[in-house]
Amino acid sequence: MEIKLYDEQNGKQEISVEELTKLAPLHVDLDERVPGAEGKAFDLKAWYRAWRNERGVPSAAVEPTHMTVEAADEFRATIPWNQLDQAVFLYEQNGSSLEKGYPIRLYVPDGSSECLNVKSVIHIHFGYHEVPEKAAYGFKNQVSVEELKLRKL
Ligand SMILES: Nc1nc2c(c(=O)[nH]1)N[C@H]1C(S)=C(S)[C@@H](COP(=O)(O)O)O[C@H]1N2
Ligand SMILES: [Mo]
Repeated sequence: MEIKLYDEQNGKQEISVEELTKLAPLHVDLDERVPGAEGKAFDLKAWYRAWRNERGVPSAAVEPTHMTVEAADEFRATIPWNQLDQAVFLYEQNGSSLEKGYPIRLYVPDGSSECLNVKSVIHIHFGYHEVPEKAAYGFKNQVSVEELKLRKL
């Protein structure tokens, strides 16, 4: 399963869950961030920093204002960077890939809502413009003609 990354400053990449997980420098038991929840997860911000470091980006470079993740069912969430300090991606439960939330599931312990714990994430987007004041989530809006053109569907 490939996950599409799009970073407005540092480019695009399609990456497998295995590669994504291997690159992540900080792995935790999900329970450490979300008491009572089970599985293996990796820290989002540590992973993001390792990912861009691998692409030659200096560590002092500006960080995103927000992250948007989108799921296989078109559910998505946009979360301000300052709510993501404890965020993790869950990738394994009981020694196997996820039965619920495959390929990876976001957890946002510092987030404004449990609704931000997006299952089955397949797109990860890092934005660097206006800081959204609040996190937002829900099913994607009807696709506009402009968006269809941009996506070359
Ligand atoms: N892909 C996807 N992720 C999702 C949702 C969804 O509809 N699709 N619902 C969200 C909402 S509104 C909540 S409250 C939680 C529910 O998590 P649970 O299924 O573990 O109870 O998942 C969130 N993640
Ligand atoms: Mo929810």
